[in-house]
Amino acid sequence: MAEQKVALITGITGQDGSYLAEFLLKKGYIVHGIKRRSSMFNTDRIDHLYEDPHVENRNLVLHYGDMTDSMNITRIIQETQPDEIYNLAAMSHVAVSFETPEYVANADGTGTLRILEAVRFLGLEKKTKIYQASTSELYGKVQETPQSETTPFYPRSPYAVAKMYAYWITVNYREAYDMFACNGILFNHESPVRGETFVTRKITRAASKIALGLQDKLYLGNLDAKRDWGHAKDYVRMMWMILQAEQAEDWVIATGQTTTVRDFVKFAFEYAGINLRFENEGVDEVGIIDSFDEEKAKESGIDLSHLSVGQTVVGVDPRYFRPTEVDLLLGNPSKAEKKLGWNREYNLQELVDDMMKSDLKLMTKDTYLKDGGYKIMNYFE
Ligand code: NDP
Ligand code: GDR
Repeated sequence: MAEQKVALITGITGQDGSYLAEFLLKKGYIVHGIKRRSSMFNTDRIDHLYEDPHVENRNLVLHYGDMTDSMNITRIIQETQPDEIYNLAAMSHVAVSFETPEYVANADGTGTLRILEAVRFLGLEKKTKIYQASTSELYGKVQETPQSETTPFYPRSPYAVAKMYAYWITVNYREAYDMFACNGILFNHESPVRGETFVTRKITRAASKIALGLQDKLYLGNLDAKRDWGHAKDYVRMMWMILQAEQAEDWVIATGQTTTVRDFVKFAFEYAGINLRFENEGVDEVGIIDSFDEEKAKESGIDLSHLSVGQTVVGVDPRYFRPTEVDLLLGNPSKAEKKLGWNREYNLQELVDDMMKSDLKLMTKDTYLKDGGYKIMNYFE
């Protein structure tokens, strides 16, 4: 029997880490993951994959670690001797990176160097392939569309600048030491387990809560921003394919379609049978209930009688504006389509449906808690 391949995933507790771990376990890998110590359990997304540590020959093993700790990273790589490292760990929130820029440079930028240097220091250059989670945020201020592997970078946040260092140090180690190190330049990808403060999940959670009578209004920032949104499940498959390619290269992974935040809001509410119209501009813009689709609401098992036509359910709060914004992302994935056979299972509508279905189910639990007298928190992040 062929020996099991070993993968090490940094950021295994995050959205992509959890989907990737599941994907690699199904492929027969032994998966090691790095998790951070937290004052509360932080493994919700991978709990369904958890294996009792008292059982021998586990396929999923977790290690405490942090991207800011070189010795820790080096020791884990030495102990696990991975065939593939997926470096997904990062402080990944663009808006938050303006608040914690030095930390982001350390974790997202220098953290990547720590992985590459550990592999070199341990003499694993010929054994260990490395995937670096690069991002469409590198394109930043629009230079050309659609954005491809040859589009110049113009980062617009401390996050993107740190990721730019990570991108180039990955290229440099590949060229200097002949390492199989690749950047996946992934455009936005979402899912039912997307972090709650990224815009799509914030919208699907709020649309669900408003439909169920648990929240009155959703406040957002820039509704004009356009993003190329795909499903995380499709994207983690590509991370693996990038490391199975014949040559180490950098790849754009995107859908080739772009949508405004405003339209994403409309699609999410539509799933719950609520049709919105938007009025006014800038900070005065509001989303108002235009009509109901009773059939749709019934299909989703929702009673909308607490809502009325003309009610304002979406507003703009300037606190969510960013000091410098990325206005438009639209990727050109044709290199990956041609050379790696990249294709997608989910289109935008299917992504919205998947997220809304899941959040409606999740929020329905809150209605029972509310009925039982518990306080329901609405975090306005
Ligand atoms: P998440 O924010 O969901 O997950 C980030 C992961 O990194 C979490 O497991 C987090 O741990 C961990 N982490 C953060 N800081 C540290 C640190 N200092 N040391 C160790 N672990 C740390 O991100 P996604 O899953 O969405 O994204 C995965 C990667 O891909 C990130 O690098 C992101 O920047 C990048 N990316 C994401 C895109 C997207 O649209 N999702 C698009 C392009 C790139 P904890 O759970 O403890 O917080
Ligand atoms: P992004 O994702 O910055 O593209 O980074 P996010 O969902 O945070 O924002 C997308 C766009 O929506 C606008 N927006 C809001 N964003 C948030 N979070 N909250 C709001 O209330 C809100 N209102 C409007 C933003 O201004 C922005 O234009 C994500 C992360 O996963 C990164 O790690 C990754 O690298 C990139 O995607 C590709």
